[in-house]
Amino acid sequence: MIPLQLRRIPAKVRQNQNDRQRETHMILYNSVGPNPHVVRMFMAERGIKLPMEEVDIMAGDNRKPPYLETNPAGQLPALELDDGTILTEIWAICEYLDETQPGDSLFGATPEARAQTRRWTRWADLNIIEPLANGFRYSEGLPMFKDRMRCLPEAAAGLKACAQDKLAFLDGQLAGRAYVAGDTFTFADVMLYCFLTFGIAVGQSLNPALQRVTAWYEKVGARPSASA
Ligand SMILES: N[C@@H](CCC(=O)N[C@@H](CS)C(=O)NCC(=O)O)C(=O)O
Repeated sequence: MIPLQLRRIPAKVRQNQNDRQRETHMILYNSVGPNPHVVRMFMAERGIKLPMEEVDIMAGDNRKPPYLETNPAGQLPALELDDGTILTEIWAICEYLDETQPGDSLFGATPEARAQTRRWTRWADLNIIEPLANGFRYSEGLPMFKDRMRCLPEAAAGLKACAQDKLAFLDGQLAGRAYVAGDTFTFADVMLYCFLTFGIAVGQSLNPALQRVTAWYEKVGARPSASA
């Protein structure tokens, strides 16, 4: 079956694109956790398949050689390109794949659309994702993270509350629009969905009073890519 995003592309171009995709030797360094989940869900949406090398972050393998030679920041995921170049940071990895792999962009087809995707991705990252993740690292995650980074346990409750405040703001913004960045499903939805899923799993549940956010979360969760 031809993947959905290739159906409107002429057969000859499609063949060239398929050849290009087959030639790649990229490797995705993968682990448990919401950041790799973002890249896997994005790849599933875009029909991109890459070999993965698992790194055990629970055992701390990411914080010692040889992985530190791959990513000196000691975190997952990382993408190794054909020439050995390493890319890190989920947004950069996904945007690189979006630009280099065949198929419809999840960032947008026009400068305006891409700007809206980046606008709302940055907003969600700063206002919901980072507070949610640090709220976890500084409380339930403290045993794992206390020797890996500076942790501020006293900030945990406040950070979690900040994330909830901004989810309430997003609930208002979702009036009359289907997705985080507008009427189209974009990378902003992938990123926020994966982190809210992680938040729910570690005790930062979605407030059911936020009906639009809840409906959006269920709609995105019904996409096959969500379980990637
Ligand atoms: N800003 C990074 C965050 C990466 C990150 O925090 N990854 C987590 C997995 S979800 C990790 O490696 N945790 C283990 C650790 O920090 O030791 C990105 O965008 O990729």
